[in-house]
Amino acid sequence: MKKTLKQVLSSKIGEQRSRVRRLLKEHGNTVVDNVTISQVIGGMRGLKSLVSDISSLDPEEGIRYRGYTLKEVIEKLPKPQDSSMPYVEGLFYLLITGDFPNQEEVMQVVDEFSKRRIVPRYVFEIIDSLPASTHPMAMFSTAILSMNRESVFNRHYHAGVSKMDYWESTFEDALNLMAKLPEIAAYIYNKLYRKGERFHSDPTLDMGANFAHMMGIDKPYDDVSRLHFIIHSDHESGNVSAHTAHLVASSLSDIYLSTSAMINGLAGPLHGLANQEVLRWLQSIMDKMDNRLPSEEEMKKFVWDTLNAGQVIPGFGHAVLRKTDPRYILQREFSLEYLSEDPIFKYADLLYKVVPPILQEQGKAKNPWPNVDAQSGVIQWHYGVKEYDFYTVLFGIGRTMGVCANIIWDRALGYPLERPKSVTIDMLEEVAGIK
Ligand code: NMX
Ligand code: MLT
Repeated sequence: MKKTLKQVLSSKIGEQRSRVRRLLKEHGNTVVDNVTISQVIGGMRGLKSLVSDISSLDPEEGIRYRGYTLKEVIEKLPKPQDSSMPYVEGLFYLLITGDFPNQEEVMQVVDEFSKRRIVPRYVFEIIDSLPASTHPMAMFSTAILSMNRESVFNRHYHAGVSKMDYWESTFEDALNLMAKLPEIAAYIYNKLYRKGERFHSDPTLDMGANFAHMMGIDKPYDDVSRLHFIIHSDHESGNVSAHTAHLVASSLSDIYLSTSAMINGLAGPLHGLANQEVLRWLQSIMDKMDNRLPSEEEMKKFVWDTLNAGQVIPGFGHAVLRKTDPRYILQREFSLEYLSEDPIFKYADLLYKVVPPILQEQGKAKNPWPNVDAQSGVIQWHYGVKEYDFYTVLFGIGRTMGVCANIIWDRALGYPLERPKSVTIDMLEEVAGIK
């Protein structure tokens, strides 16, 4: 009998605990980084002060999950029959163990998710009680928060379980939560935009196919969903959503509280909400153009008008990346194959051509290239999901995989409460020698 995911994980925790213990004991005082005043005032850019083995981001190359590029991840993970994209459940296996699962191992996780997929009725009632004008991200966050009463971790904690075992109940919470998110998201979508028409989840389907089924959208939307959830799952630990989840979980708040907080950070326009903003901005241009594709010169003018109005161009720039985001490239390749004639894709592709040179000419943005959000909504739009307010919920489903993997490992390795030191401007002036 093959080991379960939890057994595989358990066998890896001991070795990693020894590595961390050794680093702390023998090299705890080794300097990792220096901190400048610009970093302290400027949002800690580039400051090496977090640890995560789940993924790592190189400014030039982009993200690697467990050491593998996204192309490798997509190539090596097992895929459902007749699909070009892998099982999302397999991605979770990779994130949490560092190993690629084989077909049998991935099917075990598919089965685990399926068994845990039923959403408590009160969650739907809570969503229904919110005004229809509530943003889908606020609904999503509220739904997740409301399930805090389900937490196995909380029950075990209050029963006095040992610190060494915190990760086990956190693992249970994580699987229970991830398995339910696609149905909660589809429920929000159908309630807000389809007059409550509902497609119940199908226990025979994997996560991507089940989501497509509950959204009522035919193939290849199952592959679109798999691709979307996989590429959004993690982006090392310093981004607002992942960092928020880690911070909240560091006080031993459970997965539901931590993920709800993560969703709230993701809902900001400089972070995940940028995928909605891209489509909102594009649509305003389409309206002005009467749906005609602008010429290059016309598009340049729209970009400059936005910049001159003191706004950012959504979907461009990045706090770490200094090249085109590989997640953008993957989605562009998918779009070229499946939707190259869609006018919305042509708009987005024209932006790819005109925005970077303009941002370079303006000389403010450190990275003029497109990020993941410049392309994801274009694909959703093509498959009929045109209600762009919903796009960040999709990002949130993916990101939950990464933050859950991180929180489980945080607990396994006993990482402490996060509590950096803050300083006053007076203190910084003293450090600078100008006081
Ligand atoms: N359009 C216009 N100005 C920009 C852009 C952009 N796309 N990107 C950066 N800048 C400006 C930025 O506002 C700042 O201006 P100021 O000095 O007046 O404050 C200046 O360039 C320097 O910013 P950077 O150091 O390059 O970027 P930072 O690390 O502070 O922020 C982002 C990174 C991603 C917040 C920023 O590039 C941005 O606002 N992009 C547009 C929103 C977006 O696409 N966000 C999604 C990021 C990916 N995600 O999913 O989270
Ligand atoms: C992300 O995926 O979290 C974004 O690209 C933002 C980031 O990495 O800072």
